[in-house]
Parts: sequence; structure tokens; C-alpha cells
Amino acid sequence: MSNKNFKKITSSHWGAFEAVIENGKLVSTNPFKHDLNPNNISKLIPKAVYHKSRIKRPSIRKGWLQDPLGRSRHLRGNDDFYEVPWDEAIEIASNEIKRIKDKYGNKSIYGGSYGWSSAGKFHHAQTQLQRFLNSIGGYVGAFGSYSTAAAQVIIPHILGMNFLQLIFNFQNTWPTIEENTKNILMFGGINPNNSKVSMGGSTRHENDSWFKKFTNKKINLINISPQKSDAPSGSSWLPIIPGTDTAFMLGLAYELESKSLVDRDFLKKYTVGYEKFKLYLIGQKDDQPKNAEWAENICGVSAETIRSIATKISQERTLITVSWSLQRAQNGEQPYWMATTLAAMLGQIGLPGGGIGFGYGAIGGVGNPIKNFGGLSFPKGKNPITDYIPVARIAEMLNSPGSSYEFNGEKRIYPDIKLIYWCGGNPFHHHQDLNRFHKAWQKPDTIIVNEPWWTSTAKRADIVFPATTSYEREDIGKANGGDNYIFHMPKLIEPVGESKNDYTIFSELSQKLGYHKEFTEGKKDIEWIEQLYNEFQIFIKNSGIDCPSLDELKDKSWITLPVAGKEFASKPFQEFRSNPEEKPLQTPSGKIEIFSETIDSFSYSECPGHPIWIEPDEWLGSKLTKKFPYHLVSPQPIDKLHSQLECAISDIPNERPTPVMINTEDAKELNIKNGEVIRIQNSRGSCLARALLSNEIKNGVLSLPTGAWFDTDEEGVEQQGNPNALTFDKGTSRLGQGPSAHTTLVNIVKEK
Ligand SMILES: Nc1nc2c(c(=O)[nH]1)N[C@H]1C(S)=C(S)[C@@H](COP(=O)(O)OP(=O)(O)OC[C@H]3O[C@@H](n4cnc5c(=O)[nH]c(N)nc54)[C@H](O)[C@@H]3O)O[C@H]1N2
Ligand SMILES: Nc1nc2c(c(=O)[nH]1)N[C@H]1C(S)=C(S)[C@@H](COP(=O)(O)OP(=O)(O)OC[C@H]3O[C@@H](n4cnc5c(=O)[nH]c(N)nc54)[C@H](O)[C@@H]3O)O[C@H]1N2
Ligand SMILES: [Mo]
Repeated sequence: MSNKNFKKITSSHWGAFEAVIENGKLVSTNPFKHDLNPNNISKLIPKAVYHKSRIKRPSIRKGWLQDPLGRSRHLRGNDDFYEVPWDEAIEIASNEIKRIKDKYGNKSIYGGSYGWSSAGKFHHAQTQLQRFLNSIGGYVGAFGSYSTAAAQVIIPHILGMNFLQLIFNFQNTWPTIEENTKNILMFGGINPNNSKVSMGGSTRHENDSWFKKFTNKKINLINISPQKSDAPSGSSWLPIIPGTDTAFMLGLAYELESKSLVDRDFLKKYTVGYEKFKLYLIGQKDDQPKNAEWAENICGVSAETIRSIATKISQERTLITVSWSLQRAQNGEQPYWMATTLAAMLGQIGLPGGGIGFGYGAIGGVGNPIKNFGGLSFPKGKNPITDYIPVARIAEMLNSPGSSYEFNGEKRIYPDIKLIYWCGGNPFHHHQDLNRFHKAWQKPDTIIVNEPWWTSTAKRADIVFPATTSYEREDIGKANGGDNYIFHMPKLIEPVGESKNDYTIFSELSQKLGYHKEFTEGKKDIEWIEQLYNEFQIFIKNSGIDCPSLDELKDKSWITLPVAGKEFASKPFQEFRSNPEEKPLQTPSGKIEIFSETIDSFSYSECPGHPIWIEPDEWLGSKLTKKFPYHLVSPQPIDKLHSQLECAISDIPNERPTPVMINTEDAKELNIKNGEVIRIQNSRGSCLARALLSNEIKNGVLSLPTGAWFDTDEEGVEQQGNPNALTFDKGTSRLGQGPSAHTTLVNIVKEK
């Protein structure tokens, strides 16, 4: 780079920022002036980029190199690495990939590689890996995300649409809500911090300003959550026992039914199965009416409050919102189904500002009135291997190859995995019950990881390739939905150490394996970026929207597409409401399915044909509380994205172990002081955490955010405060098989 001092705008998952480069080094960052509410996460970047935990050179685990066929697998995570030159590392890795491919077939390669990696459309790490694996004959993939796995299965059954399509295209937008809504009933809140981040980028950090408008308009905001901070100030807080929202909703539904506040015409015209559900609701089957007193006993919110909310929401325009966190728990399908049923009983689905909405506040973009174009994605190619697992069932897959499991009505068999290739995720941060996962991770012959940093996953690999960060290469930044900004992401600095772009790593591997043409199509990365952008520009122009050329984008650093504004405000379910015969939903009945014949036919006791309340294995009402009396929720970290940039925080004195929020009265009983390091434990593991006393968390609940790099001492005690040392690793149900992270009981031990 000729000029070694400059300032440039670029993008990230947590928003755009200005990078300040001096003498060829990234020294600081400034907020992006057009962001209404920029966040501080970018401040951590310079320290993280040059941190000592960057992987400098390709590295191979000693034990693996001495005995590649596996007798040292148990040392993964506890072994030294040899640094080797690039050509040698590529040779060793490609020989191993070839050996596995020839001996066991591509069906023994796991390339699900879940994770967020960095913003930037072309260099998206998982896409790079999966294109590479496709070009050499395919891989076993994964269905769904850790964010929304259960929702991705249940929503198509009951509303007949893809979940991500629903949240960005068919939900009420902020202007529609401001204009029409009187009550927002927020199960799990609408988190003001989580929405500062979005897949691919998040420039329009507008949620706070919308909520100011809502408060000014006196919209009634009700936060039903174990933590007050899960919703913006101005909301009233109803502390709820984690895992019991479905019971609360059933209590509301019972009140509506018993007081004849149900919109029966709506149910008849637009839904199927209410009568069957009603038998359960009124207790015809089990002699237990699901009334407000019944709900109070389960969820901890008074019957009186439940009754008064039921009356209010039946009289005024009401939007029921459910956070993603509610389905990241055992039986996580139920609150989604029950909230939809409740909204249908109110008869407001399809009316502006009424009905149902999921994940407002989960990520930025949900609620923004922006026309959502796809595009600009590096094509993955076709995967000749059709086998896959539900994303969070990885430990079972590794532990029990060949065994059968059920998923969404199918009986499936876990594949026998010999090689794992991970690129762009940190499973030893994101998966549940990491001690169990650590053991399962010993099963495959070989594990290859591309990473910029020595994360807990990189340390558990056999072959590690150092990857560049997005600041060390050129790309285009564009959010997956809800944002109309497009960024040129310039190469800001030279690659740190000997790191290479994932594209280069896979080009070199594919060359050695004889599939170079298939992977690269003879193009350099910059040629791909040009091609993707040019295709996108033509596509946008054909839709009648002006879109500048790549050169103009480079000149300007960023542009906005004219696809934002009130005219793009969605009118969710309006077409269906106005003409259900001509515009049916894509469900078997064409209507909202309060009873699903399809789900019923699967005969899952934990997920029958209509929504029900079932006790999770672990909750504050279970017998297990005698041993483990606290419910641990593990939300997203405010100060960063998952485990990314963690190294820049963990160095700061007293920042680790991670703070765990505990109710002040609970802390008093245990004589725990603010800032004191405590040990949290259960039968699965234990971790240290720093007590953060607060009145804004329900008694009996602890909140420990995710993101610490999993790091156990000789006794197995996790030192950094990673909640996944403790979490419950079982599918949400046989229907969704999603992660159940929030279903976790623990106790607290005072450290000496
Ligand atoms: N207990 C509990 N656990 C949870 C959750 C919870 O609520 N509770 N939430 C879950 C959810 S919703 C999610 S999305 C997951 C998040 O889990 P992950 O997505 O796995 O977390 P990240 O820390 O974002 O991991 C991304 C990794 O990619 C690396 N990376 C960045 N850029 C590049 C690149 O260009 N190339 C390569 N090769 N690597 C790169 C980063 O250094 C980082 O290690 O966690 C899940 N885990
Ligand atoms: N700053 C920042 N923002 C992020 C991320 C990040 O890492 N950092 N990650 C992003 C990602 S990948 C995702 S998927 C989204 C996740 O977005 P969400 O899934 O909405 O968020 P969480 O933070 O997991 O949980 C939100 C809150 O749910 C509450 N909760 C937990 N269990 C229950 C329950 O049973 N009932 C009720 N009523 N409430 C409950 C907890 O109090 C918790 O604080 O966030 C995104 N935003
Ligand atoms: Mo997520």
C-alpha cells in the first residue's frame, strides 16, 4: 500500500466504523457518522487484530503428526503444535483429505461449520469452506442455526413460510407499529443491545429511537422476562420464571375463552384446529383448566395480572412478540406455536400493528421498513452428499455414528464422521455441555480449522491454518436484511503473521487435490468480487432501482440503495386476511394451523398436534432444584459478538471471569459480595464467574453471557466464565432438534 497513513470506512456485523491507519497499522477506530446510535464494539478491533493470540503460521498438532491415525486424539486441546511452512501444511492437509475421501468417502467429512465469522460477502468463511468441499465431492452439512433452529422447523408447519423470510418480509415494521399498535406484549423482551448486531452488517441502529417514539405515544410496553434489561426503559417489567412462557400464554388464552373475548369469526375463517386445542385449554382431557391460577403457579406472574392483560389485549390493537431466546430451550417450539395461537384468538393477524412477531430485538434489521434483496453471495455449488444433521446435534453424531434419531417426522441415521473441517465458527464457545462435546470431539481421525486466533476450537484441531481477518483483505459489505447500506470494505493492513485468506487456502488445497478449476473457475478473489458486484448491480437495475458501479462504490466507500421508507413498510398477512381462498398460506390447510395434522401424525409426546405446556427437564419448578436451586440463562454478550474480540477484553484486569448477574437478595442469603468470584456448577461441569448484584433480575435466576473462550484447569473448572460448561445439550424436541441452552439449573459455591 503506497499511502501508509489514512482513514477508511468499513463494515462489520456490529456496524460500520472508520478505521485509522498509521504507518500501515490499524491504530484506532471512530464511529460512522451516519449511524444514529453506533456501538463501542469496534474499539476492540485494533488490540484484537495484533493480539498475541493471533495464529502466525500453519500449525500441526504434535501427537497427530507423530501418529496421524489417531492414537493421540485424547490429547486434542492439551497438546503442543509444530509450526510448518505453508507448502508443507497444504501438502499434509490435502493428503489427509484425500486419504479420508478415498477410504471412507465424502460422506465421512463434516462441513456444517456453524458460525458467524466476519462480515464481507465474498470472504464469508463457511461459504468458502462449503464451496471447496462441494468441489471435491461434497460433505455432511447441517440444518438450521443455533439462533433459531426450533423456529425454522415449527413456523413452516403453522404459518407455511420460511422463518427468515417471515422475520424480514412479513412482520409489522416500526412505522406501522408506531401508527397502529396500543400494546406490545414482549415475551423475552425486545433486547436493546442484541439488535445492535446483524448478519452481514448493521448500520441502521434505529431501535432506540423507535422505542422513544413508542413511549411518547404511550404505547403500552410489557416486558415478560427474567431480566428487566431485556426491554428498553419505559417498559413495565413482569419477571417470569424461565421456561414457563407457554403457561403464561395459556393462562391468557383461557381467560379470553372463558370470558368470550375470542374472535370466533377469525378462527373459523383463517385457522384450523381451534376446537381440538380448546379441549386441552379448558381441561376436558386432563381435568386441568389452564386458567390464570394454574398459570400463576407455574410462571410466577399473578393470576390477577394475567387476567387484566387478557382483557386489555382483547380490547386494543396488540402485537405479541417472542424473542429468539425462548425457542433456544427445551420444548422451544411451544412458545412460538402458543403465541401464534394467542394472536389468532385475538383475531388481529393481518391488521396493521397487530398479530405476531418474532425476534424484534434479536438482531438489527427486524422491523426496519426496507425492501430486502438477496444477492452478492459467493455461489457454494452443489453438494453431492445429501446427508445432514440438525445443527446442534453434533455431539450425538460424533458419539453415536450409525444410531438412529428422529427429526421433524423423519427417522434418520447419524453418519460416521472421520474428518471435521471448521472455518468461521467457534464450537468450543457455542455448543452446549462443552465437557461432553470435548469428549465427542476425540472421535474423528482428523480435525482441520481455519482461524485468525488461537480460540478454544483452534487449540483442539490437528491442522490449523491461519486466516486473515476482514481488515486484511478486500470485500463488499451488505446486511442479509433490514439495512440498505452497501460498503466497499478495503484492505486496510497487510495480513498479520503469515495468515492467508480462506479463499487462498482453499485454492491451494484444491490445486493439490486436483480440483482447482472446480473451486476457483480460474478466477482470483478480486475477479470474483467484481463479478458478484456486477451481477448484483444488473439485478438491482432490472428491478428499477438505481445502483452505482463498483468503481463508484470504491470511490464513495459506501452507498445506500433507495429501498427504505414508509412505502416499503410491510403489511403482514394482509393479503391472506383479505382473500384467504386466493392467497392461502403454504400450510396443508392453507390456514394458520392451531392443530397440525402433520405434526400430530409424528406422534411425538413432547410436541403433539397443538401447543401444550410441558415441564422441561430443568426449571425452577422441578425436583432437581433441591440440588441445583438456580436457573441459569446465558444470553448474548453486550460488549462484543459471541466469542469474537474476546482476547481484547480478557486481558483487562478484573474483566474475567465473566460477570454473572445475580439477584441482590439471593446474593445476600449466600453472603456473596458484588465483584466476588464464585463457582457455578451442576452435574455437567463448573465455571468461575464474577458476581454482579442486581435488582433487575428475577430471584432464583442467574444470567451469564456467552463469549468466553472455554478454558478448564486440571480439575475441570472452567476459568473464564463460559456458560456452556454448564448448559443442557438435548434437542428442543424430536420435531425441531434445536439447541436448549437456556434450560439449565445450577448451584453456587463460594470460592475460598
Ligand atoms: N449457552 C448459550 N450458547 C449459545 C447461545 C446462547 O444463547 N446460549 N447462542 C448461540 C447462538 S444464537 C450463536 S449464533 C452461536 C455463535 O457462535 P459462533 O458463531 O461460533 O461464535 P463466533 O464467536 O462469532 O465465532 C466465529 C469464529 O469465526 C472466526 N472468524 C472470524 N472471521 C473469520 C474469517 O474470515 N475466516 C475464518 N476462518 N474464521 C473467522 C472468529 O475468530 C471466531 O472464532 O452461539 C450459540 N451458543
Ligand atoms: N451485542 C451482541 N448482540 C447480539 C449477539 C452478540 O453476540 N452480541 N448475538 C446475535 C445473535 S447470533 C443472536 S441469535 C441474537 C439472539 O437474540 P435473543 O435470542 O433474543 O437473545 P438472548 O441474548 O439469547 O436472550 C435474550 C433474553 O431472553 C431472556 N430469556 C431467557 N430464557 C427465557 C425464558 O424462558 N423466558 C423469557 N421470557 N425470557 C427468557 C434472557 O433474560 C435473555 O437476556 O442476538 C444477536 N445480537
Ligand atoms: Mo445466533
